[in-house]
This record gives sequence, C-alpha cells and structure tokens, in this order.
Amino acid sequence: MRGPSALSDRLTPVLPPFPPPSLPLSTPQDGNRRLGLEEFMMAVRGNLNSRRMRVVDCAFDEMDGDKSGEISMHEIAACYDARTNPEVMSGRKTREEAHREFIEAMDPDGNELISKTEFLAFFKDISLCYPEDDAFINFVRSMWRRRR
Ligand SMILES: [Ca+2]
Ligand SMILES: [Ca+2]
Repeated sequence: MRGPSALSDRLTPVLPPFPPPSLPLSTPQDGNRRLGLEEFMMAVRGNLNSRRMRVVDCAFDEMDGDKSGEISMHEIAACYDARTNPEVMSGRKTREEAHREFIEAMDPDGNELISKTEFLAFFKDISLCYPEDDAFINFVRSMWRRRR
C-alpha cells in the first residue's frame, strides 16, 4: 500500500489549461485605444464648442492677413487692439505692456510666430473664464480691430 505522502505527490496543482486572461486593454466605454481624429480634435479644441471654435477660427483667419497659416508679430500689431484690455482701460498698464504680455501669452515658444495650435491654446484657456458663449464671443471679437 502506498502511504498518504505518495498520494499527495500525485495530486499536483491543476493549472488551468489556458493562460490567464490578460488585463483588458480597453474598457467597454471607449471601445478601442486608437487615438481617432475625433479624440485628437477634442484634445486640441478642449472646451471650445463648435460655436466658440468658429469665432476663434474666424479671428485667426482675420489676423493671418497673408494666409501663411501663422500669425506674425506684424500681423498682430495690425489687428490687436490693446485699448480693449481691461487693465489698460483702468490705467494699470500701458498699451505697450499689455501688447507685450499678450504676445508672450500667445507665443509660448517665443519664435515670434503664432501657430494655429498656440492660438487655440490661448483661447481654450480664456474660454474657461466665460461660461456663457455670447460673453466669450464678444470678448474675442472685441480683441481685434476689424480689417477693412
Ligand atoms: Ca501670416
Ligand atoms: Ca510660436
């Protein structure tokens, strides 16, 4: 007769016949992990809904006078009206100071050209301060002198 120890030798743990399922790469909610065009555009647009986006798009086109796809310092100077800056209106800043700060905020990489991405990022931040679409749109429109 074999003893209990011999019996336990034969009772090796039974491993599952298949490898354990790996952790799911995606949740049912997002379906897949590809960065689709829509997700990319959401990341770029942030909180700019389609109405706000249209106004910002128009402002960019209006400022990009030579349609180079970037706004030069010269183009900014032709369009940006620092007089509408609340701190200029209240006398806390000169128009030159406001203008310089505006450029610094718009052109974080400092290459003296404002790309569409930089432009959108600037207005995405500003958009956060305006819960109402109309107030945001009025603000954007008030920033630019209209080219005539
Ligand atoms: Ca341009
Ligand atoms: Ca730049």
